[in-house]
Parts: sequence; structure tokens; C-alpha cells
Amino acid sequence: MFLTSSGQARSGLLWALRHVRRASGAPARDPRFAALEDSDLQFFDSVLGAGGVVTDPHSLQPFNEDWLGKYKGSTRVALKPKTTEQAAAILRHCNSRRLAVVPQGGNTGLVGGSVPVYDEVVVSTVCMNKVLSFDTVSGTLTAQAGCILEALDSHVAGHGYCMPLDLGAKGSCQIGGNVSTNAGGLRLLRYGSLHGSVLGLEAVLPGGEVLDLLTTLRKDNTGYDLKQLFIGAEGTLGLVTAVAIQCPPRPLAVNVAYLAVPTFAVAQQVLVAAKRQLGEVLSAFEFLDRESLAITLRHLPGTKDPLPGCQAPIFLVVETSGSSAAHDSDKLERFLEGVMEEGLVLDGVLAQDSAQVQQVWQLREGITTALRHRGAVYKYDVSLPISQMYALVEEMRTRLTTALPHLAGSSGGAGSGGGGGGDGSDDDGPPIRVAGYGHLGDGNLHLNISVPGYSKEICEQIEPYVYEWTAQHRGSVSAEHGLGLMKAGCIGYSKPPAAVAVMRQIKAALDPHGIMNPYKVLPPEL
Ligand code: FAD
Ligand code: 2HG
Ligand code: ZN
Repeated sequence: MFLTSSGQARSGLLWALRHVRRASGAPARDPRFAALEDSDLQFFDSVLGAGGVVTDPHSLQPFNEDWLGKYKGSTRVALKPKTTEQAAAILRHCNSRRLAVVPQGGNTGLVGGSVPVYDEVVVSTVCMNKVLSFDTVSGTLTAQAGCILEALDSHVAGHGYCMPLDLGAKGSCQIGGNVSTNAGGLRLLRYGSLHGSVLGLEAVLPGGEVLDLLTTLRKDNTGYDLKQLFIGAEGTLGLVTAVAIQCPPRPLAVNVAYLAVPTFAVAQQVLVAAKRQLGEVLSAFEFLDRESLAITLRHLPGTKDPLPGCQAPIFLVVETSGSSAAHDSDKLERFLEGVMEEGLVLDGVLAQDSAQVQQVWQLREGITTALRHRGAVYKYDVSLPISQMYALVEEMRTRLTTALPHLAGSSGGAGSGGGGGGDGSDDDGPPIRVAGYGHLGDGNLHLNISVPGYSKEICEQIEPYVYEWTAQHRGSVSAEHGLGLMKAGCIGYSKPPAAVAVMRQIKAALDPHGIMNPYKVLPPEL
């Protein structure tokens, strides 16, 4: 929310409420956009060759459906350029024909941004997967947008560097998608946001002009920093075709501790202690609640409980990364002794080798996949003051248990940690379960509500309540996943009208016909 005085805060919230349309619904197809014709396909064929133009309905299915299986479009064509010039020719044509376009990377986005809403042309960067250069002295990597994050990390690992971001989708998400969503992930605490580590990028504007901002300079104060506009633009301003990014040295020593704490308040005390005592080697501070743990152990094959039988409500993953194993272990052990002695930590385990490190991370990173295996899920990705983060999870549980006792009620309420298989039992808990986890060190909560199916009855209990609650606590309704289609109507909860108006002006300047990823990010003009 945008608070300058209590009166303004209130009018801002009211504005937001008036301008919120059905949060996960889509507006009608914009009649300004043309429908695809055979002559368009012929043009695309002439630019890309037959292999670069997908029209077969079966092959189009993955381009039309998002990772969650929640958003489905009906494109008739997906285009796979290999070069910036091909991408520019495609966009120029689409712009002149008023064909709407949706850029697609790894299609792992969680807000419905990467798939068509109607029949938009999909421009996939899957074939733009070349590393262009790597400077082993400065650690700057330049790569085409379609390079898979994990492949880039392996590439730079060979030179003693790592990518400055890491996320559960690393095996399929692409660097262009990461930049376009301004992805956060597990190491933002250590390496900061992509707004800092992206040094340059190349983007094709809707009219086909190539904006070459692909510098690898650390310092460049010549005018407005235009690349920042594309970081987090979710494909609404142009197609990112290449990225230059600063890679940090790969840590030589990594330690991971998995800790059980009695309350979220205590988790915050452990965070303060970790920041003070681990200092520069602290590289991640994540949390998951018992409900997230239980769902993951039950629904994600291969996961193991690092603290079997432990009934704590909150678990922490604390990682250190540094250059000296002995120094880091010493620091971590002293920190662990301290928090144990103070009675902050109920139980804990220190991963003994890289396999155990992986096991703990698999548990934390696997929550999203486990929830998908369980079924439909309402996902919220909010930034909040750390002290307020978990209250939203608790209030949501109470709210759903009260409103929908037949779905959410059980011995422990809507996923209050009772049952759920986390303790080895076979009980999958009530149909509705509320899980809270996320990047505690960054104040980023992932509130996930696992449900038997998407329904108006359930959705009305969650939205707009969750957005209002976030705004009232001066949070952001999108910490890292973006707005996409899901939250295009919700920007007003976190940005004032004047800011949205400037965004519209930027959009109109760069994309005057509005062809780039329509219906996403900004609400339709009323
Ligand atoms: P896509 O899903 O294909 O696209 C995302 C958006 O970017 C769309 O709006 C699309 O139009 C646009 N876009 C894609 N490529 C381009 C391009 N080249 N030019 C212009 N626009 C483009 N996100 C986090 O922030 N942190 C996490 O920890 C995290 N963990 C995840 C874990 C799992 C298991 C999954 C499934 C997702 C996770 N995500 C996370 C969300 C998602 O992975 C990220 O948003 C990721 O950055 C998307 O990359 P992508 O290549 O899949 O992009
Ligand atoms: C994570 O931190 C991702 O694991 C995904 O951002 C969060 O699934 C989610 O809600
Ligand atoms: Zn996350």
C-alpha cells in the first residue's frame, strides 16, 4: 500500500478495491487484434523455416497450457526463432498485422503470464539457447534468452563461478524468463535482485527495432537505465533476446542446517542471530511450516524427513556459502550452539555431505511440485513485514475453517499441522489445506491453499481478502512471481494510481498497438 497519511492510505485502498476485477478471470478478447491467416503462416515459414513454426494441435498443447494446468489458451501457432533477427522479423510482422503475441520461455511461471489467453501468437525462446560469451576475469556471462538456468550454472561452474539466482524450476526455466519475471528465488538474500546483477540485455520491441543494451560494464551512467524496464515486465514491453549477467564466484564450501522452532516469532529471533553471527557467509534463510512439510513428504516421492517424528510447527533451512570449509563450519557450529543454548531451536540437523545438503533442499524446493501433485492450488506470493508474514497463514486457516467447515475443518482445522502424513501416517488431511513457506530472510511468504478443485465458493473466501490483508499491512501482492493474468487486476493493492498511470504511458510508448502479452500485468482501462 502507499501510505503518506492515513487519509491517503484509505483512499488508495478504496481505489484499489474499485479497480479490482475478478482476480483470476480474464477480460473479453480484445477486438483490436486480428485473427491469424494462412498468409501469416506463410510469412512465418519464410522467416523461420518449417521447423520453427508449430501449428499441429497436439504439439501446440504444451505452449497453450501453463505449468500449474490452470491457465489454458488456444493459440494456433507457436514460433521458435533462433536469432534476434528472426525474432525482430516476427514481431514487426505481428505488429503491422495487429496480431497479439505472448513471449514464452520455460513456461514455469505461476501467474498465468506465459500462455495465451485467447489466440495470441506464442513466440518461444526455446531455440535461442546459445551462450554468447563468458569473461573468466570479471565473471560476466552473456547468453541468449532461451538458455536454461541450470545449464548456465553448469557452464559457469566450469570456470569457478555460479549464477546469482537459484530456484526450484532451474531445470526448465530460462534466463530470459527469469529476467522478464525478475525472479527472486533461494539466494536473493545473498546475491540481491536481478535489477542489480543483470548488467545488460537485448530486447526486440514490438515494431521490430532491436534495443541493444547488451553491455557488460559494471558502471554506466549514461541516461536512463532502460534495461530495468524489461526486468520484471513479463513480456509486456518487448521480447528479451539476450542477457548479460554478473556471476559471483562459486562457493567452495556449502553448509546447510535444518532447524525446528516452536513459533514463527522464534524463527525471527533465529534470523536475527543468523544475520549477526553468520554475516557474509549466510546465503539462504528459508522456512516451511508443518503443513508444507507434511504435504511434501506425502506427495513428492523420494523426500525424507530430516527430523523424523519432530512435531514442531515451523522449520528453517539455513545455508552458508563461503570459501573456507573450516571457517564456515566453525561459524555455523557456534551459531547453532548459541541458538540451542538460548532454547530457540527445538531440534536440528546439520547436513553432513552434499547428498544430505541436496536432501534438505529437495524438501524445500519440492513443495511447489508436491502441492501440484495433490491437486488444485490457490497460490499467493506476497511481501510483508517479516513480523506479519505468518499471521496471514494463520488467519487464512481460521477463516477457511469457519467458512467452509465441511472442507477445511478436521481435528486440526484447515491444515494446522494435524495429520497430513508428515508424521508417517497415511492421512492426507482435510480437503482444503493451508501451507505457508518461503524466503523468510527476504520477507516473502508463499501462501498456498491446496483444494479439491478451483471453485467460486472457495475462491470467494480467499480473494480479495488475501490482497486486502496484504495492502493493509503495507505489503506487495507480488513479491517475485509477477502479476501475469492472475493478478493483472490487483496492481492497485500495491501501487498508487499515479504509478499505474506512468506504467500505462511507458507501455503505450513502447507498444503503441498493445500487442505484447495483452491482458497481463496492467488492468484493462475502464
Ligand atoms: P515463462 O514462464 O515462460 O514466462 C514468464 C513470464 O515472462 C511470462 O509473462 C512471459 O511472457 C515472459 N517471458 C518469458 N520469456 C521472455 C522473454 N524472453 N522476453 C520477454 N518476456 C518473456 N519464481 C521465483 O521468482 N522464485 C522462485 O523461487 C521460484 N520457484 C519456482 C519453483 C517451481 C517448481 C516453479 C514451477 C516455478 C517457480 N518460480 C519461481 C516461478 C518461475 O519459475 C519463474 O517466474 C521463472 O523466472 C519463469 O521463467 P520461465 O523461463 O519459465 O518463464
Ligand atoms: C518457491 O519459493 C517458489 O518455492 C514457488 O517461489 C512458490 O509455489 C509457490 O508458491
Ligand atoms: Zn519463492
